[in-house]
Amino acid sequence: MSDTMQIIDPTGKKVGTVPRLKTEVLVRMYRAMVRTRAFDDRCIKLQRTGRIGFSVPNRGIEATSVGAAAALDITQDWVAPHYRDFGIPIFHDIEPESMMDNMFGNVDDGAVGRQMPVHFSFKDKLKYLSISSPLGTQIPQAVGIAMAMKKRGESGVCLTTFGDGSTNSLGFHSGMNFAGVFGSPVVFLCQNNGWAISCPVEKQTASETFAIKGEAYGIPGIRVDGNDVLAVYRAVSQAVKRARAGEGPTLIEAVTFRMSGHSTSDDPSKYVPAAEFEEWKGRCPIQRFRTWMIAEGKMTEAEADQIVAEADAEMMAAAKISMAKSVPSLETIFSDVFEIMPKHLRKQAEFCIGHYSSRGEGVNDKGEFPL
Ligand SMILES: Cc1ncc(C[n+]2csc(CCOP(=O)(O)OP(=O)(O)O)c2C)c(N)n1
Ligand SMILES: [Mg+2]
Repeated sequence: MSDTMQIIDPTGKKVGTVPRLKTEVLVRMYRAMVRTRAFDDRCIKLQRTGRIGFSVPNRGIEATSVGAAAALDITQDWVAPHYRDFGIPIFHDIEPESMMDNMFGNVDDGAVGRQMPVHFSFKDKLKYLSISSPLGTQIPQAVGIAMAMKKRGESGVCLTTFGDGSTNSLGFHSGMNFAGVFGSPVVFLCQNNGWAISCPVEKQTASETFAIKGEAYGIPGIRVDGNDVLAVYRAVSQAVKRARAGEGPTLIEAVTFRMSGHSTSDDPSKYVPAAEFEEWKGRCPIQRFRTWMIAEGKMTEAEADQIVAEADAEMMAAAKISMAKSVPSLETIFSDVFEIMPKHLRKQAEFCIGHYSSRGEGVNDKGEFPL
């Protein structure tokens, strides 16, 4: 990956200039990656044991999400994310319980159970758009948010994340074009994880890289090792700085790998060559950062181990609390749309609730998801 920005290589050796960050921030980045993996692992266990319907594995992607998250000023910056980015809310101290509430679709879920698991919304806690399933829709939304901030004379920027496959969506092209023409303060972060479900990168684009796609829109494109948290941090920080200074958007391609299935409904062993998987095993983003941190005296082996143990316990506890909460009442289907419910909707709500109650089916608490 010679044209790819890298600071720590897969063995944990420094190969580039390390960004000036306090040890406490570096430890926070390490902890966030470990907590992201622990959250992910816990969700997969919950799905495999039938407690939740669905999850989206994040294993292998932790450095891309956490490095990007660490480059933001969340007092003013917005995030328009895709679904494989657990590390962004986790780095910014969204309580795992709040994320688990979405996984269970319970009464405290930000979307009151209306969204699929992994489609978080945090409302007032973070300037973070609720995740959409249709690919690429968050990209023009991010450009719109960025333009609104620019027009208001605010200095915030908007980070939007999406996968390699999503660069084929209309949202990517219209968002990139608009941002290029109007100089929107937006950072486009393409998470190139090698696959769009079972379609490998080579079969979905003839482009040499994803970063190069910026050229057609007059947007600089940067390629970064997505398993190197410091390199991602540096690339996104530079892009944020440019956007804040009124110099316009940047497209960043973070080269990483999905070390699991597309979702819990998928079996990657059916299509990902075993050798490719083995090769990426040696590039674990958490292991490499840990090795470097310990070698640099930023943390000890014992401290690193303790962070792992604490993260596992934290996610198990969060799951236990969220699992015990009740499911949203049927009435919530009709709420949140109008401030004062119109007569016709009230009538429908009464009919619906009466109908299901008479059958003893006030709620569906099976948590099943068909995909
Ligand atoms: C508009 C649209 N088309 C198809 C799908 C079905 N779909 C869901 S995820 C996915 C693959 C996306 O790949 P990529 O953008 O690389 O993201 P990744 O899942 O690899 O993180 C597809 C085709 C969808 N959700 N939306
Ligand atoms: Mg992909």
